[in-house]
Amino acid sequence: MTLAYIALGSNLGDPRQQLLDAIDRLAELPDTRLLQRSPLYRTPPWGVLEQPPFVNAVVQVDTALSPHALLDGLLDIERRAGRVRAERNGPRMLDLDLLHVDGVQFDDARLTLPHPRMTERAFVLLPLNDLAPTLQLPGQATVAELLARLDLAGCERLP
Ligand code: A4P
Ligand code: MG
Repeated sequence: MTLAYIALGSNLGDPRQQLLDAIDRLAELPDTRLLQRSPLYRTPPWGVLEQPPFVNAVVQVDTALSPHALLDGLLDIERRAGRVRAERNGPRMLDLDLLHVDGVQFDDARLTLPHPRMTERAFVLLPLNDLAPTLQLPGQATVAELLARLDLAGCERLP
């Protein structure tokens, strides 16, 4: 079994409920156990600014799936949530990104690990820091150190 971290985001429909439903689906993936989930955060849109705020979270799983099989599971959950791929960085019902798989550094046409853009994103590092502050990203600092460099303005933990 291998530890993996998955980021969840939504800003269409009922984002909070989308995330809670997606976490249930993640817990049902084959050969996979949900270990921890972060609090949910409301976060200002990053990239394309003219869109509703997001709700974001991160979960930690223990899985016997290969990274590609896990990615297929995530894409399937996105599809079932009505995700339509449109504008880059634009609004979405559900985005599931594979952030990190223990011991895996990898890059092909379908999958890059660790997720290449996570280190600049407060909406990823803030919930990841709740689960794994001392996680060291390859060639980088720890999650807590990376988070300390980011602007957290407008990020709010949901009750
Ligand atoms: N792919 C490669 N590596 C990975 C990986 N580690 N995890 C490939 C997941 N997918 C990976 O995914 C496109 C393809 O990337 C997948 O089919 C997979 O083969 P996608 O979800 O369509 O796109 P993306 O990479 O998520 O980029 P996209 O859609 O441009 O959006 P981002 O970069 O994820 O950003 N603001 C806030 N506050 N909160 C957010 O959650 N999200 C976005 C979307 C923008 N602004 C946001 C948020
Ligand atoms: Mg994605």
